[in-house]
Amino acid sequence: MISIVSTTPFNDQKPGTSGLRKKVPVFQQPGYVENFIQSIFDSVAGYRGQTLVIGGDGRYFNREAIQTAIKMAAANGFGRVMVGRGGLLSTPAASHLIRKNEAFGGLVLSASHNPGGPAEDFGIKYNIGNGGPAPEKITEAIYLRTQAIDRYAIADIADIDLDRLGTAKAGDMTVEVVDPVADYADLMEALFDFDAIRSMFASGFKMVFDAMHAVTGPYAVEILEKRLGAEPGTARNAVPLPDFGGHHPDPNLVHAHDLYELMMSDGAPDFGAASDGDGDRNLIIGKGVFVTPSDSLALLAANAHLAPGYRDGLKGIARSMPTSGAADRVAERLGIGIYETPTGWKFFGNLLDAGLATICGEESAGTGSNHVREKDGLWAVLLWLNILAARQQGVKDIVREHWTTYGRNYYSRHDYEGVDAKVADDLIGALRAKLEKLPGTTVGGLKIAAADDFSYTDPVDGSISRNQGVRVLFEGGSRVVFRLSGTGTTGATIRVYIERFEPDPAGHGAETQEALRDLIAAAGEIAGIAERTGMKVPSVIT
Ligand code: G16
Repeated sequence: MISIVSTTPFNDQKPGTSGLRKKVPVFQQPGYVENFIQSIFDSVAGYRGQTLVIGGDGRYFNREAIQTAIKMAAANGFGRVMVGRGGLLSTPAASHLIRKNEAFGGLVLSASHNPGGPAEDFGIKYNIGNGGPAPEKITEAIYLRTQAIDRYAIADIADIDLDRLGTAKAGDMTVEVVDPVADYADLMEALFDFDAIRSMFASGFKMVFDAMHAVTGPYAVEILEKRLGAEPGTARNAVPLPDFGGHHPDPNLVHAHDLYELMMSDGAPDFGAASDGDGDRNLIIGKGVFVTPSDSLALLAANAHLAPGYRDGLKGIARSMPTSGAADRVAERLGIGIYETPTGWKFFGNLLDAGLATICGEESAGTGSNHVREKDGLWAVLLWLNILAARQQGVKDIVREHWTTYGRNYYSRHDYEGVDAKVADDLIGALRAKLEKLPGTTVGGLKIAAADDFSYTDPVDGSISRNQGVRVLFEGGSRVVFRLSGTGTTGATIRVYIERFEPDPAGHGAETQEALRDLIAAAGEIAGIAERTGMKVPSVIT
């Protein structure tokens, strides 16, 4: 039986950079999840009888939200739901499942790298039939619908047993509980030279993969330990927990600090990596060397041909605007296109679908390719392993050689977290207001060559996204970028991205913050960060 339930709108259901993210108690309000899911269904057409993929990163409230989503999919006329066992699907695995099964779309339940637990974060994101996050025109339609919604449909049926593989009925709809790992692991095996990586492990190569008690644990155990023969225990913190063991599942130098310390120690293994809550981000650390996500994108693109899935070369590279220009010089040398998009993986979808780009990446620890339509943490780790196996060199040597060939982009991101929303908005507003006057002026000895607010015209569908980040470019090619995060759930986060290009190998040995010192000071001065926020230092430096 189907119930049509009357409801009233919530005024805060605007999707951010990647879906709707809020604190768990917000999602637990009666009707909150239902309103948002119904608004998704009401904003897309043609799903009757079609397949919907549902899965999440296992965080607190995942199972409850999934049961609601299944009952609503049944009531709204979907023909089939595919859901990962235990309610688990990494974001890239969900993307693959959508594509492989020609599903209509998917619901990905995650707040990514944000902490989990009864008082922490939850999220719901809608992915379209290409497997990627819904583009802005759909997320905007969803938001409009949330403001007017007055009813939702839900089937009065028992909960589905999410822990048993197999097929069940939910009203007229079929529910398939599938192995969350198998199809994804097969896809990885098709892209990479598993024999070469297996031989490398067999000859004593050691790595540590920190799954941060999030969704990639089972994937890493299956792929790294079972299929590639890495020694048991290579995947650490490999059991997904609803609260991620009380940590932030954010693979950066702050939250994966133990891994960083290990990799900088004398007894470091050859390779260290980590992934985030939902498995789409990656952290790469070699013995004694951290690889910035921007450098990792450039390095992966330059060496991708060493992996069977990319043997024929790349069609193009895409990066988000705040990501460093390291990949641009790789694209130039390869003679392929380079695309600069706003922050958010959703902007890569059209480029990948149109065959303009093969590899994409972001400074926020995301890299991926046209194999799915999400960024993919384990994919990046496996491509690195494939490259290490093919080149028979360590990470440090490969990174140094890359810098010698292409030059080095010193790069860092400074985050000011928990800023009052109005203070943050005013800071960006004040920057925008003085953009025109900045070129030609000098700040801290650095001359400003240009300044703008990034605007993107999608080359495939012509859609325009404005106000995507304030850029200040200095003479000589250095730059600072300012934007507000679109993924947080408390207050505002101001992100400052700082970059300096050093072509001369003699200048490649500096410590990053030191190499960027004058730019960091200039950024603070231009935006008036300390005066406006009262914060003398950033909350997080990556
Ligand atoms: C999401 C998006 C990414 C984006 C990142 C940072 O990542 O999918 O494309 O780069 O947020 O966004 P912001 O700077 O607005 O916080 P994830 O891993 O959180 O889904």
